[in-house]
Amino acid sequence: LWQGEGTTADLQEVILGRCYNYIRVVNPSVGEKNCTAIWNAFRDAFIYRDPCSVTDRDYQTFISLSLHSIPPNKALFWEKNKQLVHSYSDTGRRMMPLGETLIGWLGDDLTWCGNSSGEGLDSVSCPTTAECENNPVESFWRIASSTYANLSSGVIQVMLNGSVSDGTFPENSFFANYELPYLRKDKVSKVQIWIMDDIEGPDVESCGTKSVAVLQQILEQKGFEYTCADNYRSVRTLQCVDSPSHPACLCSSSASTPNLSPHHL
Ligand code: ENP
Repeated sequence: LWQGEGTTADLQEVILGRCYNYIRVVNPSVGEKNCTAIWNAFRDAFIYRDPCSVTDRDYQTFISLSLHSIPPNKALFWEKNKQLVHSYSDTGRRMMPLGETLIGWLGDDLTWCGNSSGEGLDSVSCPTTAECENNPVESFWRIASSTYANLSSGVIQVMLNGSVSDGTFPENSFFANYELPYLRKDKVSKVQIWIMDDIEGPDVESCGTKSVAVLQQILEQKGFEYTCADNYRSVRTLQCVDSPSHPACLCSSSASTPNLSPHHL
């Protein structure tokens, strides 16, 4: 028995449904894709197999079948703020983080792994990263991440969480290990870092301090042009949708503007 959750129920139907939804409704601009072949290649990476010996390479066919380009200036990397990222990116309309490309879309929030009996899928439990790194989910996100970083171009965004206590730029993260090393100097013109604190705080890390300074130093060493902004206004405005009267959400001009009430209309 593994420590992680078992394979998501109806995995085949979920993946096939997501695939058709993505190519026909969400983002038809990726062009024709063979969703059946994509499912078969995905399944063949782990079905009936030892869930601790699935590597990035086992997903190669799956990746090449589902690959598409990422619009320039739309790549968005992130750590520890998934919800904020996705409300900002708006299903690829504003930005296209990995989870809004076809590959990431297919795997998002699912669990899957194989075993040697029955249908070849373990519906009871799957290994966690602590149990083994070469598990089907971890290997999937590793190759998805490095492929995505390799395809990113133009101005790219990195949205990090300035309120966490275990590192705004964690050393042991997909971003640090499988994305940053794969960014291409010949394709990426600039890296824009946004350090977003939770509205309620705390303000643990900022541009130029602690782990963010480490990231800035790495980018400098690699020769990438970059900027860093604390609580970037556009994204802060989105956070304020849920906390409109928090002091951090009141800007000086609107403080003196009376709220429109029926009386004024
Ligand atoms: P978390 O821990 O906040 O969120 C992980 C959740 O988001 C999981 O439900 C996972 O699906 C899904 N997810 C979407 N994209 C990724 C991903 N890309 N990834 C791992 N999980 C992903 O996120 P992390 O672990 O900090 O990962 C953020 C990374 O995603 C950053 O590198 C960012 O740039 C990248 P599931 O199937 O695991 O349940 C790479 C690794 O896009």
